[in-house]
Amino acid sequence: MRAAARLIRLIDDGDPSARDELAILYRHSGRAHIIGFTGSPGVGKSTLVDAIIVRFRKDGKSVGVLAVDPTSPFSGGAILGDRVRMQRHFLDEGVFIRSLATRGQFGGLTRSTADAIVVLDAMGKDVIIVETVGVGQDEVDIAQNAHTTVLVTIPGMGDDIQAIKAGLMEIGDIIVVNKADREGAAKAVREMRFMLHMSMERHLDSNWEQPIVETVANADRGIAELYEAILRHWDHLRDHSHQELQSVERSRIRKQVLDLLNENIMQRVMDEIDGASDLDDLVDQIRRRETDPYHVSVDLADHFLRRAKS
Ligand SMILES: Nc1nc2c(ncn2[C@@H]2O[C@H](COP(=O)(O)OP(=O)(O)OP(=O)(O)O)[C@@H](O)[C@H]2O)c(=O)[nH]1
Ligand SMILES: [Mg+2]
Repeated sequence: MRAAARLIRLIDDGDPSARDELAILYRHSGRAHIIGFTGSPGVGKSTLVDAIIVRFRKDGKSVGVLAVDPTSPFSGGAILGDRVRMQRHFLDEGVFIRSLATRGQFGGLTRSTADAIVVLDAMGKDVIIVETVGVGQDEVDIAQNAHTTVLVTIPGMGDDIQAIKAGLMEIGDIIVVNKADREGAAKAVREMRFMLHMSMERHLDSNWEQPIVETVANADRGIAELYEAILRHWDHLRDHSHQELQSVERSRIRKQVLDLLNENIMQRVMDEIDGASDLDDLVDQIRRRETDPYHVSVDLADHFLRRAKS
């Protein structure tokens, strides 16, 4: 437990020394059900996660929670809120809650989230819940770490409807309309259902129909339905007749390898470039418009790849 906490701290700091331990732990991972909760700030993700933790605990499952915040470089606020929201679980040995806010390194938050998932998985957590704030590309990337993604919305989200129209709705295996105690919940559900019909392509090759669940997270309304939908989706993935778990796992692993490859290559290149004044010369040449960043980057890539071959 303490070792896991230390390792996650190293991961969050972007410390490369976590790598060796992760490599060992990885072989012991692969059992957990990874569930992502994503949605705009304040829609009630943490409150929902808190309520879902209760259900899993009642069923005797151990739970790991990662609260990931890509929206703010000074992420104290949201994460503090998450901790307050879930604090009733802090004394429960079966629940392990950590926050991640890494930024700046190659791969950034997506990579450190994937790494922290490995740690919790190898720890033997039955369920790993990843809460991510927002509905941008970062969140889509982070959602790709999950087996089951719960997209949380609330009634009357004009802007978000726009964002969702852009295709983000498709990341949700389960759509939640939380704060259904507010006006417009039924209308929001109708809109969601309509948009799901408009963007059917995602599930053409799957027989999973994305359920829309109305909840009032802070009053425990709809939580049983949401819990049931989460379990049903996990059963669906594991159902051997359509092999979806294998395909989800394949794309997760593929992404992880490519992200790591990207990080490794960039790290090595940067190590060399840092030591050379060549880059400064090139930058100056670009600045004087004697060349351009497009050619320079291609030439640099050629240079490093040729070097690596010989
Ligand atoms: N009326 C109403 N309030 C809710 C509901 N669910 C959550 N809230 C409240 O909404 C506020 C935000 O809830 P959070 O669970 O922190 O939301 P979040 O999405 O985790 O927020 P961030 O992590 O900051 O993005 C809190 O004050 C909750 O008590 C609901 O169903 N109805
Ligand atoms: Mg939260």
